[in-house]
Amino acid sequence: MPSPEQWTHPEPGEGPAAQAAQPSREQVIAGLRNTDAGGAEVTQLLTPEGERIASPQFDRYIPDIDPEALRGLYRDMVLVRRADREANAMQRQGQLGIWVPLLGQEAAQVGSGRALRPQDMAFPSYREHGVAYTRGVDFKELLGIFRCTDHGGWDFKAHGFHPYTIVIGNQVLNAAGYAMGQKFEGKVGDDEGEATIVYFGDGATSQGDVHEGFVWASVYDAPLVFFCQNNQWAISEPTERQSRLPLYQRARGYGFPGIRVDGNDVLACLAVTRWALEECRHGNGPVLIEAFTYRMDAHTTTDDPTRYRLSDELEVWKHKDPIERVRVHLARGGHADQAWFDQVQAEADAFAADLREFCFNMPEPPPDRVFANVYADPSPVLDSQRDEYLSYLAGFVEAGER
Ligand SMILES: Cc1ncc(C[n+]2csc(CCOP(=O)(O)OP(=O)(O)O)c2C)c(N)n1
Ligand SMILES: [Mg+2]
Repeated sequence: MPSPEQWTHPEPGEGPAAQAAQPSREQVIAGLRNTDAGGAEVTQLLTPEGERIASPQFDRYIPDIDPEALRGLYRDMVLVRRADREANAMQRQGQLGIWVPLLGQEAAQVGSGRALRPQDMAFPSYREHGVAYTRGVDFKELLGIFRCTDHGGWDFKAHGFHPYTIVIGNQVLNAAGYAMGQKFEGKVGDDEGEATIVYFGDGATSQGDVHEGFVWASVYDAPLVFFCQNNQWAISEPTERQSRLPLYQRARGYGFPGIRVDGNDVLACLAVTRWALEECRHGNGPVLIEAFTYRMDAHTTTDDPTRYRLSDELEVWKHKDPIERVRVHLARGGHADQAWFDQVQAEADAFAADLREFCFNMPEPPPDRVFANVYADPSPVLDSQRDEYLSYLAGFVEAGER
């Protein structure tokens, strides 16, 4: 792994983010924040116009990405976006309590998720539906969380994908501990080693938990990839309010490499994450990746972004759409024709229709479900509370009230 000194780190005040720090209120309102470019430091392999850029450093991590594999990544992103839009619509129809859209972040999630190997572990926050998909978690499992019928019932060990965490930044500590365990148990050190990846947002970098996770992972050389999706906003707070310098540069202060990747470029996200995971599985972790991307929809369905940002910012980012650049690249290269694109869209529509059907008919969990899976072993105290609760509910039936 290159030493931190080998990474270029502009002095404070020189980097694009530093120059853009603290826009005036008028600039924010006018939508003039400099969010549209990741700056010179950004690693990009596929431009928004669909042009492939050769990278001596990272191309060697994606030798297998031939046109067929690229079509696979395109299909992943189209399916995930379609499912995300369907879930958003179902919340509007009262079928889900809330939805957390990932629109715009498909490349960051599919690229990094597809970089993982079966033995790796991923710790998501709450927006990582695309990563869940790449880990083989059924999208239907996610809907239960947002319909409030469960807390995420998938087998996280089997999928290498932990439950969602709503508490901002907390999963970073969990992941640091998990990765330290991988290190202590001798599961790192060669090609077959294990690694962990943890997802968090730009706003989360202001949380103490993230700082502590950086410190622990660093001093224990934990095999942990910190994957920060900088989608420019923490609800209504712009990234400039979280940091005086580009987020990836923070890694230097903790003693490990940090890199900024174009988060709307699925190839770059795949290559850079593979590189970072390889470093980790060989015992050279941790690594921080800042995926420079954009949240194209609201924070959640409870949020109204028109209150704090203007549409011109979104319009700029539409030109950098993560799916469109792959479509253009495939089409121009003659690697996919319109019939193929139509077929993927039809597949995505069927995927969404299936989700919809499932969601509308999702069984309500029985009332004692809340007591299940709390502890690994049976708990007499919890069992008695469950029995008490069930007899309390039965009382209503006896009294003819239910
Ligand atoms: C500890 C904690 N504080 C506050 C919140 C409320 N909250 C939910 S999301 C959010 C913003 C997070 O922004 P960011 O880390 O950039 O992630 P994004 O939602 O943009 O993916 C906040 C403050 C919370 N869930 N947990
Ligand atoms: Mg954010």
